[in-house]
Amino acid sequence: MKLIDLRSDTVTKPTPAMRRAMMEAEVGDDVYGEDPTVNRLQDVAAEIFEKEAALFVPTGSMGNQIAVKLHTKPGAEVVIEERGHIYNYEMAAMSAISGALARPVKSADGSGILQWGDIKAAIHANDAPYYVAPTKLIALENSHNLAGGAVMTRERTEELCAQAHRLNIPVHLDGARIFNAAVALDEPIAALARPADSVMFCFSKGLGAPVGSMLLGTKDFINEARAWRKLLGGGMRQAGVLAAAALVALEESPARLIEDHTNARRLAEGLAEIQGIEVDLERVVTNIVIFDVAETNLDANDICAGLRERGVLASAFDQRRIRMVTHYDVLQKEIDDALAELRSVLEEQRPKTVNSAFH
Ligand code: TLP
Repeated sequence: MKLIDLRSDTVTKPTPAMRRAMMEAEVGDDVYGEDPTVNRLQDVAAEIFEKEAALFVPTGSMGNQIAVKLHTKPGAEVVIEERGHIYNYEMAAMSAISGALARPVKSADGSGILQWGDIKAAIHANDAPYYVAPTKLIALENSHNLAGGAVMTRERTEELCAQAHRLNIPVHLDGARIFNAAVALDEPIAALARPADSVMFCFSKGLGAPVGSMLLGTKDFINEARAWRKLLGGGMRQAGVLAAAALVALEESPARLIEDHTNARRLAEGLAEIQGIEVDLERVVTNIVIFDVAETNLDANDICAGLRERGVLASAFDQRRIRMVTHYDVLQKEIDDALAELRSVLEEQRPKTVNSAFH
């Protein structure tokens, strides 16, 4: 039985075209800067993002944490939305590697997409008293994973970055799924990336490549980032085999992300019809669907365990929230199948109400 794996878009297997490209990749030692395929990938990415330079890194987490390291110093604060990946899912790397402290902030409208007002109140700029930690970085995320794949418009990105720059505070953009955001907003990638000082994006998420992410910024920033990548153990040798798959992903995948978004929409609409499930349909604009099962009186972990027995994989974030992510290994029919299996699981697990009149 083929599993319907909706845990993440990281689970995709390389396409036949990626496998071919990996097999035929021209390679060299990338620690010496001599891997032609890695170099080409970095050049192509820098061009798409309209940044001076790019660095291929093994993971999105490493890309984000190198950026935090370069923008901050020990004792500094990083302002980030409270559900941001850098803060929630990268262990305490910000403090372990950079000695920095996260200053999580809420988005006033609950969307996860920050407004300047949300950020401003949390900033310690130059005029702050000497005994508070200075804000050295603002970290944004587009699309915003834990906020259900919500997207930040070009206008909002430009505004937040302009305001931050007025205070001499740099902005790092965690764009793990920026291609999904660009498709949802119908904007060029560069328009969403341009205002930020540094950007990280992943080949191994919606784009479907097996491994790899990219960190982008100025030439000086990337030169320093290369040293930090090595220090963190991320100097890869014949990494061209990975870069070759990433190049195919860049060429082939953006055009088909819209299918994943349509499937996520179909999934969310199906979920909204199930009694006890709450999903904010307005927020489902990319490939992520987060829904609340509290009203079913069941535990999200038990629901996921039930789904697993029926061949559907989903992630429980806590006792009430489940995440499902669409990607190219999930067909529209499988979305319908997953919904049917979920209905069965709920039916099976729902506490049977006992009518005392019969006792
Ligand atoms: N996200 C993973 C999990 O860690 C939750 C996923 O399945 O979605 N930024 C964002 C916005 C991400 O969603 C992720 C991965 C990363 C960074 C880190 O990328 P990797 O896993 O390559 O270190």
